[in-house]
Amino acid sequence: MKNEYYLAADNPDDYFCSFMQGLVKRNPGEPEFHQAVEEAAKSLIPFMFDNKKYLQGQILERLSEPDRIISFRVCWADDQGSIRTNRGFRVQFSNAIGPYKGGLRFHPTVNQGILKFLGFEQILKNSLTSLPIGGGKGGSNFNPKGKSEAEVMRFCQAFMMELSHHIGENTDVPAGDIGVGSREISYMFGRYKQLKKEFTGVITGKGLALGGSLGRVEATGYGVVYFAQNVLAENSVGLKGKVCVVSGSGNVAQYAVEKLLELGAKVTAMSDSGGFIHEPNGFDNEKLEYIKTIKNQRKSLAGYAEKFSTVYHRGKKPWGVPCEFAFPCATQNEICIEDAQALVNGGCKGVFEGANMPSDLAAIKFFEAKDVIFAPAKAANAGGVAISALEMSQNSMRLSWSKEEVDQRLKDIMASIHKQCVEYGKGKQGTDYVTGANIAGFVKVAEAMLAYGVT
Ligand code: NDP
Ligand code: 2IT
Repeated sequence: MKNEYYLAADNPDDYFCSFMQGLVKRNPGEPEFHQAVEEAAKSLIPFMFDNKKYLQGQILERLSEPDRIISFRVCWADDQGSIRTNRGFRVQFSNAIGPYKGGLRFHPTVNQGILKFLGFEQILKNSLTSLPIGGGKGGSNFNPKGKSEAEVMRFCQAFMMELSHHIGENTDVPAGDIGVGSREISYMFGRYKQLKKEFTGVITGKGLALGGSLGRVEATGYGVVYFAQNVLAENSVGLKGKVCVVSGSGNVAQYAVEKLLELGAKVTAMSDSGGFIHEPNGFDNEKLEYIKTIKNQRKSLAGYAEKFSTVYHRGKKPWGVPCEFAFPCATQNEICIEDAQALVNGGCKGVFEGANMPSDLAAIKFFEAKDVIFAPAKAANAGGVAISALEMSQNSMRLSWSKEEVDQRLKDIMASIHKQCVEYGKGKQGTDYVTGANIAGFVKVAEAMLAYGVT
């Protein structure tokens, strides 16, 4: 079997250039997708030159082309009786090692390119968990903010009317992401159950009464902190007393902060899409509970600032607040080069990504140049999808595990991901977690693809 890039380019740099040129040409107007693939290709192409079977098998070309993308109209009626139309998507990227698995995002910025970046990252992330799950992502440009409960319900039901044709417990198992929490999952699962007359683990992140797993709500946030503990243990450092800045105040941020507080760290800033709040003496559990309450009602952090007599820094990101460790847990590209510089100037020694692709390529390069420990999303935030996969297992067995059991499994999975990153990313200067995560995630998927032959 021939690989035209491989034949045309006899070194990794030329191959990388031809590959990226082709990818950009084939996927116009999708900068986030280009960025996610570029970050992975930088690590994977040199590795593929050392392991030519992957080059000959055109694994990267095949892996960067989704199996299929489903795009559909979602019509619903608002409370005034007006008809509203949104666009829904499901990107089924790769089922090489298990059913498509990945969240649904409801946010006005959602488009095909963003879901392709998320779906691509999900393939390697899911492989790192060592559980049998492929990669997918979906969502809609629907904005849940400012919508009534009844409107959110009608939208979720309309969305599932179409999505139900394309998913199944052994085919594709969605979950939550930005704008999709247990409320939306319940509405969607309810409609699926009604349409199909079956109660199966077709979606994860369900409430406990609906067959959800204990510990799933906390899993991504706790997981990123467990991952940080593993990384820092390499240098015999703990989190106790460390000053941390966390961006976002949604699901991932809330539980990252909860775990950081439990471990004795001092969290001095959190944010939302409108600005950030700074607590020089650190948040405590009471303040965190208040943040959970208002953010779970989709309100602004401005209300927190009012209640606790502090300032809401409108329109600003939290990266100028001095810290030792940063946990970006809001959204993609929230750390660009100026933010990275601000973090380093403020004493930041480590960045642990809870969100997907929160640091852009220039920021990552800068962190590397400044010897800042950098734990990329696909490794650091894999705890959420890992516990989703355990929810699938529990649903199949029709059993449920205790919170302690799930938490212990989460700890073990994060430790195993860390070990894999070290195995593939160890260099003279210590572990390169970007390279380690990309290669470790890639190998299992690539081996499966080679075994299938030409598919
Ligand atoms: P939520 O919807 O619960 O919270 C999102 C948070 O990010 C909110 O504080 C929101 O602010 C803020 N935010 C959203 N968009 C922007 C933006 N454009 N600029 C600044 N802030 C923004 O989502 P999650 O916590 O679930 O997800 C956060 C990140 O973690 C995402 O990148 C997601 O892909 C990733 N992730 C989530 C997992 C999960 O299990 N939920 C698993 C792995 C990764 P506001 O309230 O003002 O909108
Ligand atoms: O980005 C992610 O890993 C998620 N949003 C969670 C996906 C899942 O299937 O639990």
